[in-house]
Amino acid sequence: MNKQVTAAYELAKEQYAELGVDAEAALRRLAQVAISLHCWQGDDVGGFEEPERGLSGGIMATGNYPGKARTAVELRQDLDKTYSLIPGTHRLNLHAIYLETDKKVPRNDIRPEHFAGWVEWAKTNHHGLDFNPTCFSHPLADDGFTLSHSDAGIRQFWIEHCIACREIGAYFGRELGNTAVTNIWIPDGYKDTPVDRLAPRQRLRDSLDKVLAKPVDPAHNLDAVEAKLFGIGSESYVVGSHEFYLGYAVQKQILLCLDAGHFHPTETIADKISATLLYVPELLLHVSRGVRWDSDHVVILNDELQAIMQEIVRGGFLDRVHIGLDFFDASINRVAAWTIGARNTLRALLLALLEPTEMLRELEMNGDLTGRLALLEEVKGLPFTAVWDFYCHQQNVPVGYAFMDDIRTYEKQVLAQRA
Ligand code: RNT
Ligand code: ZN
Repeated sequence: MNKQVTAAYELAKEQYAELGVDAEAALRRLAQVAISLHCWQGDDVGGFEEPERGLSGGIMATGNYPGKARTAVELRQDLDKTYSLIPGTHRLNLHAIYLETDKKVPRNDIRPEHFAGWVEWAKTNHHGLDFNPTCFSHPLADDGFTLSHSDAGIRQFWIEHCIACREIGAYFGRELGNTAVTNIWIPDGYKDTPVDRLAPRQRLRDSLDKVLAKPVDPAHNLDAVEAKLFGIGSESYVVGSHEFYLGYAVQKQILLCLDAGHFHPTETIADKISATLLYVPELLLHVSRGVRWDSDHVVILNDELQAIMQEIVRGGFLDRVHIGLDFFDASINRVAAWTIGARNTLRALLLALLEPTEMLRELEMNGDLTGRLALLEEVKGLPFTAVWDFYCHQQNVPVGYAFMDDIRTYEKQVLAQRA
């Protein structure tokens, strides 16, 4: 097997070289990219604050596949398994409800100490950490409004929660020597047509100003804001729309988070990368897959994913785009969901890194649009899988479908025992 993998790679390398592509350089670059895995795929966005509490905020994890993680220890165990099946060293993206504490802590009172277990684990395993306030699945978010709520007291609660989260993000960055991104997403919106679309947005802007008022060392924490088109129960109006946050991120020079599932069904985020990076310093991506009403299916290797990675690579944006995952499927093995989504993200990135971009650019610059089309289509048939398999082999993770053997064994030995 190893001999085959290496032999196929050697042939592929030559084929890429003929087009001016250095496959070895592509693999070196790929190895430097840390994808932020979202902790919430592991337990259907439940968290440990009050796991019996249902998920709210207009998002939904459907399915009832057995074996979900019930504690931080189990979640870390599942994550360890997942990372062992993904080539490279990657990050973890935590939500505030994944705190560890024996007594109940109100969300506006969470502190770094509640995440010390995660930091210790991250240090041991060389993971960077990212963070998110949890502005849903809470009694004070039950009527669908948080930072833009008409009640000043409720707004204040969520402002304090978000401030606490930035501090925790900074703590991650400081402790790990690795900058954290803290991303604010809120569910605020109306099911039916509102009369006043402006006032909630004014209140949201004001709340965000208060959240961001205190400077935090950008070496430790970067702030991001995430827009959405609609959610379940916020079909007619979302306060934090794309235009709202685009304007806000530009004004504050913070990160804009583009979630691939948060736009109109035929609208993709690939084309937004070069446009927004002219005006914001960096982007955060939530790599996801929208299907009809859902914005959070497991990421597959489709044209959309490839277009996103092509844009990042072609634009030379790898250092300005933080790549995170965001999906939650409770109908399949959760370790597999993470692994498949993450491996596909990396495969798409490798495909982009193996593109003969120089040659394509030259054709385009010379006005040879026929040649551009022809080459783009030919590139699709290049032996990319030989390079990917070699990379997995080189990084000591299963080659090809073999990762499912590990997952099946893990399911039998660990997940099935959790009944
Ligand atoms: C929701 C947003 C958000 C969440 C996570 C759990 O539509 O995409 O990023 O998925 O915060
Ligand atoms: Zn998202």
